[in-house]
Amino acid sequence: MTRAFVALGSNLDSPAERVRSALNRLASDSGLGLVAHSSLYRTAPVGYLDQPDFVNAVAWLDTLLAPHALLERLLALETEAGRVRTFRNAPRRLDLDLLWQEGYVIADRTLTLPHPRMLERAFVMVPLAQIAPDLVMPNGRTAREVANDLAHDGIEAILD
Ligand code: PH2
Ligand code: MG
Ligand code: MG
Repeated sequence: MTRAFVALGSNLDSPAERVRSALNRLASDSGLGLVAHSSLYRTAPVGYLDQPDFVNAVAWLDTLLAPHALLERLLALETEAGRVRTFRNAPRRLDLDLLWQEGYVIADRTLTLPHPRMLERAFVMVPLAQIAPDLVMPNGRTAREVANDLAHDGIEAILD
């Protein structure tokens, strides 16, 4: 069993419902082993700005799957949710990014672990710090410390 963290994001076609339904799919697949998930957050777009706000969350899995097999399952869930790939950072119904998996450092054609941009992204670090504040990041600092140092403007928890 290894611990893994997955970022969820959507900004098309009822994003909050897309993220909730993806969390349900993660929970119902016993091979994925959902342990916990963060709140949902409404977040301003980063990178390509001319697109709707996102809903983001982070999930904690305890899984038997190795990273590439896990990634394949995540990509299949994106496709099942009706994701259409157009251009980089384009609006999407569902994005599932493998952020970090215990004991793995990978850089190949299909997967880079830990995720190369996670430390700069408050829409990842704020939900990650909510469920795993003491997780040590590749830079030797905890998720809570990294999240606290990022600007939090444009990020608000969705209360339900
Ligand atoms: N994902 C991106 C690019 N920009 N911005 C926000 N707020 N949330 C995202 O999930 C996101 C983004 C590429 O995957
Ligand atoms: Mg992404
Ligand atoms: Mg992605």
